[in-house]
Amino acid sequence: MNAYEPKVKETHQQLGADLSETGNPQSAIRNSQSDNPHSPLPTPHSPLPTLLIATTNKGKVAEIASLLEGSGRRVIGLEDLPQVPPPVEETGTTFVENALIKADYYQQVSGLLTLADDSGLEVDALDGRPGVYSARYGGEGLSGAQQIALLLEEMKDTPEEKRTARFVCVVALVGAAGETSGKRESARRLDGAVVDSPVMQQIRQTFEGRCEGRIAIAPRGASGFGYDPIFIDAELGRTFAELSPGEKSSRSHRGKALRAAIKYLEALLK
Ligand code: ITT
Repeated sequence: MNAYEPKVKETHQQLGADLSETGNPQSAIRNSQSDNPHSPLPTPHSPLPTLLIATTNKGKVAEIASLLEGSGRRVIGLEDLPQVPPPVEETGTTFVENALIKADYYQQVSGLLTLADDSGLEVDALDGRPGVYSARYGGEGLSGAQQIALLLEEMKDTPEEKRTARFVCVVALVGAAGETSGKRESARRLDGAVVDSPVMQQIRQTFEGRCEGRIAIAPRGASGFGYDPIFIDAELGRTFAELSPGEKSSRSHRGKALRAAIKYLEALLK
């Protein structure tokens, strides 16, 4: 096998354990390693390739960038791509399918190791809705406040004990994760020359995180985004919009999925 033939590892990890808490959510998305932070190109000799955060949701960008701070990777967002590609259509019926659709698409257009997230709110009294359709709940173009009002209206007759819900997040990582611990192999370059080259570990992997809670009677709090003002964390008794960014990351579906992804990458490249 040469370096141009991908060795793809493909699995889905459902996260049970919560890992560690990190960082400042308002940090810039580019965080390290490159002399030129505006170049989308991978750092030439780094064993850790540039990571593309492929989301159009600014709330997610802030949370993901904060969690990746200190990872040692150079992290860029869609706005850093020379020609920003159009958003991909999410045609899947599960979080895993949609996360992979986004990660595969942006990995192909960028050539970079790509991280995408598909997430949503599952409400038991609504048979799991809005679920994978959380971003489009009520139809395209509704604001977060309008979606919250619609959800509360649908649940106006639902008693306290039946207002259980959960946030779910699946993070997909697709691409060349990094050099595998000093291993080298022969690879044929485009000009035909055979060169000694580091083995790149190709991955296509998903990680799931969940957070249990219940739907509030009315919105509370001003932080976060989306459905945060009506999602009461089961253990803390406060809505996600009443938590600091660090508290939310330590509890949230996205924090759990991302910490599992980071742990996986670190273990892979040991
Ligand atoms: P991308 O596809 O570009 O990442 P998106 O917002 O369309 O952006 P999703 O398809 O994954 O992302 O939809 C997720 C929706 O679920 C999001 O728009 C919110 O309405 C909701 N959601 C997910 N995580 C949330 C969180 O942490 N807090 C509040 N709402 C959240």
